[in-house]
Amino acid sequence: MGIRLRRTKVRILTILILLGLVSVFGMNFASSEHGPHQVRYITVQAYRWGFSPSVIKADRGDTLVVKVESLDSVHGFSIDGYDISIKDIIPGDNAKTQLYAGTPGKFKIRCNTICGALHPFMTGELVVEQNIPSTYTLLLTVLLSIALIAIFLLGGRDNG
Ligand SMILES: [Cu+2]
Repeated sequence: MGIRLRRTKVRILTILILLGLVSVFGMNFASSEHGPHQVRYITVQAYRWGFSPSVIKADRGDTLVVKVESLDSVHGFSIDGYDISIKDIIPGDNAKTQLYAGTPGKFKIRCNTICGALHPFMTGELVVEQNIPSTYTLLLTVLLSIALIAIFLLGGRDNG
């Protein structure tokens, strides 16, 4: 009787510890790649006539710290839909800006300092994703927890 009660206690304690581990692991995983409030540091090189990288990817909720360098002539940096406008970045120099990617979608990046014949075509793109993977991770964590409980309850019936 006493031993059985102790076994039950140990079993419950084990379940709680495992649940704790699973949720901590799940949260860490979620925040490592796709979680909210991630700060991403990106260096963008502006040249005649483009940006490198030409596409900046972010997850919704990310804060982007963007450093823009100019490689050849005077360039600028702005993003449609954002209140960002860096002008007259001289070659070899750089300028920093910061933005909060709050809205999913594609936003055109432009050079806003006239820099030559193909200046109007000097564009890039900011792609803000929905940030769905963290939802999947959360779901996976919940399912794994349920599975653990089921395993322990069934195991208990066999041994007890
Ligand atoms: Cu330019």
